[in-house]
Amino acid sequence: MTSPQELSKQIQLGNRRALAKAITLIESNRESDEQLAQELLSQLPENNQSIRIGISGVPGVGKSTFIEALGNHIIAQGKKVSVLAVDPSSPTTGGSILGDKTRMETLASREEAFIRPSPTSGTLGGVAKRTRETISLCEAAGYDVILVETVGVGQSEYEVASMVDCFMVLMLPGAGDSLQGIKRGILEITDMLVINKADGDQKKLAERAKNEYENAFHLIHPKYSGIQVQILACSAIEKNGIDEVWKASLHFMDLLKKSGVFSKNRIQQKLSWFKRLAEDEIIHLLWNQKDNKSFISSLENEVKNQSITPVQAANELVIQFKKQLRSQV
Ligand SMILES: Nc1nc2c(ncn2[C@@H]2O[C@H](COP(=O)(O)OP(=O)(O)OP(=O)(O)O)[C@@H](O)[C@H]2O)c(=O)[nH]1
Ligand SMILES: [Mg+2]
Repeated sequence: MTSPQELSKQIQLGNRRALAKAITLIESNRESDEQLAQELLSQLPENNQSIRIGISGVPGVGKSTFIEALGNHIIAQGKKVSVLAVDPSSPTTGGSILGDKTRMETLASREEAFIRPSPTSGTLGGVAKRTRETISLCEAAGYDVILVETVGVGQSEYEVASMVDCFMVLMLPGAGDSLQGIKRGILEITDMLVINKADGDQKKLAERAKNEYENAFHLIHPKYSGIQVQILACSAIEKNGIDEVWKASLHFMDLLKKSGVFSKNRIQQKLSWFKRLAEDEIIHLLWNQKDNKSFISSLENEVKNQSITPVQAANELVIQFKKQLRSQV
């Protein structure tokens, strides 16, 4: 067993196997591993030079193909890139990114790239918590750009948006239809919108979609005052427009940094991470405390047979917790 000290050293030297091992440690549910993971995380220096980009979009929009193209483009600029996935939709298979590794074949084979599929289900605190920690590990390992892929369903988009500097949403051409499908909430957290598959017959459709989205964004309150959401079109398969997307992301980061929002966001992210971790730990502690288990299951039974309401059950549980806290002081 490698010690956290040794692992930390190896990660900083850029040892990929050590990085992979550390991520496995972080994803482990064993209590002894959790302690080691905490020790490791507290030893790693912060790397504030990296940039984090979230990439979202409905299944089939071309996220993996796009990441393959963008990743290789970033490497061609002399940078190291890591690709992580948050995919709560298929926890048992370890996320779609695994199957997609074939779509990222050239990227996966590059020394400068590190691709990691989603953690499997059942991790304490959820997939997103692990992803945050994995981002820190990759940054400490010297990766300049962290791409976080998420399927555009459910809560995961909001989770990812809250851990990256730029949240990018991929869209299909076919403006009218896709405008109906897009949730307003997603537009509000979007920093860049990229219409993929702008090739062949769909090129014209993509142009039209671009105009429609531009109009749609005029109607919503901007996320950052003075910074407009950028809307671009590309073809991930033909690798057209990828450089424009990369340059637009850099420009966006630049604007964020100049306005002070970049560091403010990162601090805010840290604070919410702290809160989230504390909440998870406290809930886990309370929920799994030996004395509480039988009480909780009796409350559950009462809710089941409708002798009390869920609200009453929650109240009783809270009263019990408060009593326990007082008796411990
Ligand atoms: N014409 C065209 N097809 C594309 C483009 N990008 C991806 N595709 C195709 O679209 C399909 C889905 O691509 P993926 O990259 O797997 O899409 P994804 O968003 O990662 O899908 P999930 O992982 O299932 O969510 C594949 O058949 C790709 O070849 C593009 O720019 N143009
Ligand atoms: Mg994919």
